[in-house]
Amino acid sequence: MKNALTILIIALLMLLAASGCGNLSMQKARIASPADTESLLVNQAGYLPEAPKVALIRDEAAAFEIIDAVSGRKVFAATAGEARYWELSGDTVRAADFSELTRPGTYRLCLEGTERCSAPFSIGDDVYREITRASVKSFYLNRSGQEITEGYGAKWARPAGHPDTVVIVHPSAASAERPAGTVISSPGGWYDAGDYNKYVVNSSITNWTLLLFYQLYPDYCRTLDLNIPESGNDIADLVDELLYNLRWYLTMQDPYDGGVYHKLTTKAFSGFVMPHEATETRYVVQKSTAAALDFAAVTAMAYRVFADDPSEELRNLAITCLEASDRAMSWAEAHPAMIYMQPADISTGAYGDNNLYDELFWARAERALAKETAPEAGFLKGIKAVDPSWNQSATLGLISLALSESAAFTELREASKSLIIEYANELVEKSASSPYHISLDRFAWGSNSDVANQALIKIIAMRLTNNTKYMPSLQADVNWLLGTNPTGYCFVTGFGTLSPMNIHHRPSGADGVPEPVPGFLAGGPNTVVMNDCQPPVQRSAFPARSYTDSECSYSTNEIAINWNAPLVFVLGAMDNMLP
Ligand code: 9MR
Repeated sequence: MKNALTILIIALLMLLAASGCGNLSMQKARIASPADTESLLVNQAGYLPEAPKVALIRDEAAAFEIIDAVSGRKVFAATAGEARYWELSGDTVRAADFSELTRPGTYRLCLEGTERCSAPFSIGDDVYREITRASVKSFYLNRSGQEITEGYGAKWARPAGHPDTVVIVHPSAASAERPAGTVISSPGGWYDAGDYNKYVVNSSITNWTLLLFYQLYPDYCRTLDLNIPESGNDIADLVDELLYNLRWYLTMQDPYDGGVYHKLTTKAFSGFVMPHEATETRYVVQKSTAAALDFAAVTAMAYRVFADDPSEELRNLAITCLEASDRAMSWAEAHPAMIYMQPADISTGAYGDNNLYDELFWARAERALAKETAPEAGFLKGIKAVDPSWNQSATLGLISLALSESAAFTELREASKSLIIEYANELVEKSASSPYHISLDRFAWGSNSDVANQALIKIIAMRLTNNTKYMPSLQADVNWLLGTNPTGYCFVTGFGTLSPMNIHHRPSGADGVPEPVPGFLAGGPNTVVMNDCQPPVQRSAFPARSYTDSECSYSTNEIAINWNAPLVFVLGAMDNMLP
């Protein structure tokens, strides 16, 4: 009996020692220690239980432990990988892989035997749910022409601004039926970014990305309750939100000739005032071939996605969209080279593009899919997959073709699939050789959206091949956006331990609320413009680190609808990955 007791006590002591319980004061200190966001980089939103889990250690030390953030108990220990230097960030990191830890909970990563611990992070089935919801809801909070009530907007409630029921036709946009000075109405839609203007080209890729999301994940979309005014109708909230923009978008087409205005804008950017205080006259400016082609592509896709929807409203809208697409395409064919030229009296975003080869391909691809008539062989000549962006739209057409289930498109589908898979494989190779495990190696405007768009391509490739080899690379992109990057920021406003507080976003700057409007993806590191702040704000010369959480930094800390759309896509796809 006495022996049995001794054995039991020894066993208990061993168990306590093994679980780290032997040192209670150390446990407490670790629970309470400030987050070392400078050297311990984790995904601050968290990890799905079965997903790969890699954090980065920016330190000499390699031995790390994962502790339970509540009890302080050690639950996992390992040695991080070799130290790898990255010339784009100017620092050296080691990969701390704790994929084996699958039990849901809140944890911290600590350097072995020290009180230096990361910010708490979660492992759980629902880690991406709230952040996905917020990233969609941010579109609602950026609605033009509508009051954001407290019931829907909480502390970000604000009066309506920019009704856009009195918009002037700028001389650059004049036509016989609508001479300069004509008043038109073009209400609704989202503000493009941190400014209050509405640009067709940039709205196009945004609409397309959200349409694709609904096409691929309709059931998931129906589970996302956004608490917006349309919630409760028979349409998924995400689609309701998209319709707010799509209906505005349709008004940008001249009903007389089918041409599409490039943008709806004030002459100059307004100051940092609330929407209802920014009352300068608004104009529609120049019809452009880029706007018409993009518009023809998006409306054709909207037709395809909504044509058989359970909602009658969407089925009717589908028909309107296809007609609009036909008219825009006829206009573009008659005006193949109307490059947008910024008029002398207009200084807002140009979204100018001299090369319309990709836009033409995209429009033709979407229209062919909508009409179920496969183009001739040779259609893909000269087309390759690249990172999608507002001025690179070929990949959008390729993705639509690759996902087509129509028998008429078999050949084109297979060829498009190969191009996308080839590109996704290239991206995976790049991430394998990157110390931060991402594929991006150039840091320009909205670099975070490039990371998100590369993640989107990996998701599509995973879907096309049923191969999970894309997962670690995809996860690294998501980790990058949510904290595992050289700045230590979780780049989505309102989420994470270290999150942008001073985005270049007029309502966030002017509303008197300390917290920025939530759910927005900040642009991220960018070295294209280094002198956006006056007086200057110190910024790293290393491209992947050149970010500042300053309101003046429009080059690194603005938000934009075309950046949030791939964020929604990627976070939503991750959230939907569970059975
Ligand atoms: O995202 C755009 C980027 O690719 C351009 O290089 C940059 C400069 O022209 O403009 C960016 O778009 C801005 C737009 O022109 C106006 N609204 C804010 C957009 C995000 O900064």
